[in-house]
Amino acid sequence: MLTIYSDDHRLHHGAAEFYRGRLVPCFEMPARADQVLAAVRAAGLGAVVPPDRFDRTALTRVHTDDYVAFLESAWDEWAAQGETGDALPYAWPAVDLRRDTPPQHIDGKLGFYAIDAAVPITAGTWTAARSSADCALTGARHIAGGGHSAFALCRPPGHHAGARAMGGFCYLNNAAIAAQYLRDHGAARVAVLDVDYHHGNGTQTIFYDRGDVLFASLHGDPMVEYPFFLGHADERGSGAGLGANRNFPLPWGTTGDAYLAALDAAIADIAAFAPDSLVVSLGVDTFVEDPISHFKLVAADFTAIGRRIATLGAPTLFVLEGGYAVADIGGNVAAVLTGFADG
Ligand code: 6XA
Ligand code: ZN
Repeated sequence: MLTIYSDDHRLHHGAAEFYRGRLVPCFEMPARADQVLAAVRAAGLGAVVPPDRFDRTALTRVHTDDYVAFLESAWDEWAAQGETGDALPYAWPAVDLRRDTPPQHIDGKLGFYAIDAAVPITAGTWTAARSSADCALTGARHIAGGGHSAFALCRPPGHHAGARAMGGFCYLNNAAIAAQYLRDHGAARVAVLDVDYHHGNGTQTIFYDRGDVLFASLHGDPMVEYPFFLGHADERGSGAGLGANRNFPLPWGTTGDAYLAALDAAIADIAAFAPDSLVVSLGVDTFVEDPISHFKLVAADFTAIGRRIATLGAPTLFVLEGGYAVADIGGNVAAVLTGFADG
């Protein structure tokens, strides 16, 4: 399996995030990608190549132009005020506030284009996010060209980023950008399967009213888990997309057996949809030792996930999302990919 990776991810290294009322070092750190790269190499999965550079228009197929422009200039606007630390939002157009008047000041823009505060912007965030999306796009190009599978080793991750908002460590929605690329290059139907511990709210909203892209997600129940305000089972899509959105919220403490049973249901939905290609938002924060999550999957479960995905027989692009047990993230990702390759 082809892996696509860029060292540019190192340029994005936020200092701190809010966690249980305190500022703590960011869980989403460069060492995550280093561990995954080492494990992919150790597993002998195949070639590791750098991404191609894609036009900005590949990004604006799923993100609004003003949002992408914000990401491009946010650090410079922040630094122009004399700031040297990370840019972070602190005020949002939430309940009863206006969303029709984008602010001019960078502090206001940061909140206008965010769903939460877990999105530090550093001097290199834009370069890293763009290269991360390029990794996904290069994988999509490989699949569109007839490749059987690819792994986009994306960092920063993407599935919480919506058409015009960053959130949850995500800036550009790599999986959605890749799925749209596949649609634009020969695939009539694309499925996105999200196995990250957190609901992929950004991917859901981007494709919610479309029948050509199925989104299926297994995740911690939003009644008790981030992102809290989306990811319920009754969100089934709208308009032409009605029936093309499937959520499987699961309780804290979910073990491998229960998880794999839900995965079988999601896979049955995807098989019925008969996609021309599949994008997997691959987070391994479902791991029992993940520091911010509450499922109980173990290494063998990740192999089983890969095997089950392989039963779909679809050309498949894996896109890295979350996973914060840094010592184990590489082995768990490699287990999914080898399970798929052997499946
Ligand atoms: C913010 C939690 C962000 C979750 C990030 C993640 N406190 N998403 O892993 O998949
Ligand atoms: Zn996650």
